[in-house]
This record gives sequence, structure tokens and C-alpha cells, in this order.
Amino acid sequence: MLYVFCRYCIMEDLETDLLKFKGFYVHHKAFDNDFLENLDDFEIRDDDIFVVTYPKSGTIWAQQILSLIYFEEHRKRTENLETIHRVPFLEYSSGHIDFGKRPSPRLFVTHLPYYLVPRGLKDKKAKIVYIYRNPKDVMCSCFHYVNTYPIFKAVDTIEAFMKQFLEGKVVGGLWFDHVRGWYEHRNNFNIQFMMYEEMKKDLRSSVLKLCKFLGEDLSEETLDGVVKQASFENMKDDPLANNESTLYRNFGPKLREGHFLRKGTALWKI
Ligand code: PPS
Repeated sequence: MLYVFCRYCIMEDLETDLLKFKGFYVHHKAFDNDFLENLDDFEIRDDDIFVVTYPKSGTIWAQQILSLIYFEEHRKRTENLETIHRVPFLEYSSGHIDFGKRPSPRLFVTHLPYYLVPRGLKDKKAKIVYIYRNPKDVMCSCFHYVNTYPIFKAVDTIEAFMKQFLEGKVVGGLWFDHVRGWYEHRNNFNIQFMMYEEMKKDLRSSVLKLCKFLGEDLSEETLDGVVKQASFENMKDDPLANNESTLYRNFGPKLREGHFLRKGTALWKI
């Protein structure tokens, strides 16, 4: 059964609590209709930096790396501010953050597909870092996530979740559409693709590649610090980087034991 919910979106699947906005699935509780409907006109600055990911592809990892590159106080831990506040979500932060008042360079993260991001990004000045990860690991990560946090409808088996994932009936929609959409439209944006598996294999080289794209020249010592503090082990134990308190604040207690930084492994060895 379909329910008309607003001008652009439909509540399509009551079982999973998903909402389809202009063809893209979002979680209805995290959805701000007015913000998304006006997002096309969102003013983009030339020095804005966006991390774009399909969910579970290394978003928090990229948020941590950018925070470490751009904020000395994050690297030196002299300021008690979570990564998520340094690199906030574009589509989930409205109402809490006045983006217009943020100093440059503004750092953002988003799961949106290429056709929903502000059109100012197509002027090719602002930078986009697109992180992608092999879909099997994405699916496994997502399966554990939805079964750990109470905002989601739990799914009993990985087989049942795989069916949903392959039909694209998950937050983020179909993985293939997201990755292909951004890749096929890459020439419209100033975009650098980064692969989770490559970051896993050689984080130092990946950070250097990212810095080259961003035009940031880090000293060897700073680079070493970034790589160290962005390791899975360090992030997992770091309350500013592991997302645990943000999730607790937003979603309440977990349904079962488990961590947002769960395994951090790559099925594909490259
Ligand atoms: S979300 O909900 O979309 O923001 O999730 P996202 O941050 O994209 O993805 C979470 C997965 O990324 C893993 N992760 C890391 N892997 C390796 N190294 C580091 N430093 C790192 N930080 C986060 C995290 O563990 C989740 O993957 P799984 O497979 O569940 O462990």
C-alpha cells in the first residue's frame, strides 16, 4: 500500500519505516522535508568540502580524517568536540546548525545521490570526496547496524536483509545506483573517488592522495599523527571519533551489544 506523504515523497514501505524522497530512500525519523525540498538552492562556497558516501562505506572514517587534517585542536585533542560536529551531515543537521554561519572551509558529509545535492556543487569549485566500499561488506555492516540501534526495524536474518539490500529498500537506496550515479556524473563535479579497501591497505598513501586533492600540505609529523589517529583501533577507543555518544543521544540505548566501529575489515584484498 502506498501513502502520499508530502509533495515529493511517499511512505512506501511501512515494514521498514522508509520514506522515498524523489526516488531516494531515507529513514522517516531522520527526514526533514522542507530542508530537502529546498536543498537545490543551498548556497555553496568555493572552498566547501563534501564527503559523499553510500551508508556504511567509511563515512565516519572520512569525517575523522578531515577533522584531523583541518583542526589542530582535534589532532592535539585540546578541544572536546566530536568528529560528527566538525563534519556534520548536510541532510540530518538542519535545525541544529546554521550552516551559513560556519567558517570556511566548511566540511560536510552526505549520503545523498548525485541528483539531490545542491546545484552549486556542479560549478566544480567546491570539492567532493566520494568513498566507496565493496557492497558485501556494506551490506553486512548495515545488517548489524539496523539490528543494534532501536530506530531501525530489526531484520532477523542476513538472507532477509540481503533481499532488501538487493532491492534497494534500505536507507541510501540501491548501492549500485548510488555508486554508478556519482561515477557516471563525475565530470559535472570536482570529485575525488577513494576506495575503502585502498584506505585499509595503505592509509598513509590514501591520506596523501586526499591531501593532494584538497591542496593541503601536511608535515611528516602531522601526517603520521593523522594516520595514527584515523586507525580503526584508535578510533574505536576514542569517544570523540567512535560515534557511540552521538548514537546514544539520537537513538537511545542499543538493543544488543555491538559497536558502530564493529570490525572495520575488507573482504576484498587489493
Ligand atoms: S554510516 O552509518 O553510514 O555513517 O556508517 P559509515 O561510517 O559509513 O560506516 C561504518 C563502517 O566503517 C567502518 N570504519 C572503519 N573501518 C576501518 N578503519 C576505520 N578507521 C574505520 N572507521 C569506521 C566501521 O567499522 C563500519 O564498518 P563495519 O564493517 O560495520 O565494521
